[in-house]
Amino acid sequence: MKDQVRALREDFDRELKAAGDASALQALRDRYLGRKAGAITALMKALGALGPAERRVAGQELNELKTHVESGLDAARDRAASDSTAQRLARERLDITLPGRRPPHGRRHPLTAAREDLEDIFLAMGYEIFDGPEVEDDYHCFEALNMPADHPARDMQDTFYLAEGGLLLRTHTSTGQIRYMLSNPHPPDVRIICPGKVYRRDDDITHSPMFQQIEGLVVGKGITLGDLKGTIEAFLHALFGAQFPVRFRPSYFPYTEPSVEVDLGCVVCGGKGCRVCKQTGWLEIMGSGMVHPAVFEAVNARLGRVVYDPEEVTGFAFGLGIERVAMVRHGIDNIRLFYENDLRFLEQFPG
Ligand code: 2NM
Repeated sequence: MKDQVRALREDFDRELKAAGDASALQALRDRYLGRKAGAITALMKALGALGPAERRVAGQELNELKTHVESGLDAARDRAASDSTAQRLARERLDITLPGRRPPHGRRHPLTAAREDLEDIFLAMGYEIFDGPEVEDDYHCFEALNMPADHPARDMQDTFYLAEGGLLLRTHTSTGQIRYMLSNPHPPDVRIICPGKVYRRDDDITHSPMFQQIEGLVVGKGITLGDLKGTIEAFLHALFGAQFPVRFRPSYFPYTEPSVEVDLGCVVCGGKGCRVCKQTGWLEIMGSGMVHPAVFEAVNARLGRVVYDPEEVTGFAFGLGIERVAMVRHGIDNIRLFYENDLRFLEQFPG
């Protein structure tokens, strides 16, 4: 019996070393301690055939072997479990010192940025933003603006007319200013801008059939050409910087008298002359003028009473293209780039 116990112990120690994982350990446990086929169990059963003295000694040896096998298997099982935890930790390791991946970030379209910058400057000067419809009628687009029926701006060449109902796509946002005067409950104290899309039958590298404008209107007692000049100069200096000179030239619009064209010292060459200013040193940037009395009279006629009395109030108005501002500001020479939605173009601007 003694020899069998020793041999079994040596076998077990060798096999335990070779057991690689939890299932090999379980097989080992079955083979030595299994109730039916376990080698130690079999020897335990054989004890009954021995004499009392021999049985006591052998029983002691067998119990020691059993304890040895159990503790060996338990220790090996614990070791295997902690090994697999170490393996999992290694596999699931996270390097939390790596910087995060930034999600792609949108930004304002350069035309949106230009429009909002223009709006912010006028809001800071106390102007209100007024919105009007893009589909208009002849009265708001032309008649109220002192454009007689044979005026070239009403020509089919320039205006998109809708097939039915005598409607058209507005050619300027002055329509909004007429609508504001017709609806304003606090006349005559007007300080508004009308930003929005306008439509003209025009299509080349600096003109698009759809573009955006901002027009402004100020009406009140004692508003003069001096107010017009001061306001426009302050606006252009806020937008482009006070280092650029502003120049006013006589011009003509049917809805203003006198009318002026406003030039800004070239922001690209600083006035020396370049490709952008066509060697003149100046950029044509906006139009303006003192509101023609005929405009006030058209509004009064529609209202059926004198609200804007041309003997009492005066006003100035101005208009500029948002695309033009964005092109001058970024040195862009083709207006179509704004509408192509090519990210290689759009990503060049801060938004
Ligand atoms: C311009 C230039 C000059 C203008 C005039 C009016 C209104 F409604 F008061 F008659 N709105 N906008 C105006 C005047 C617009 O854009 C180049």
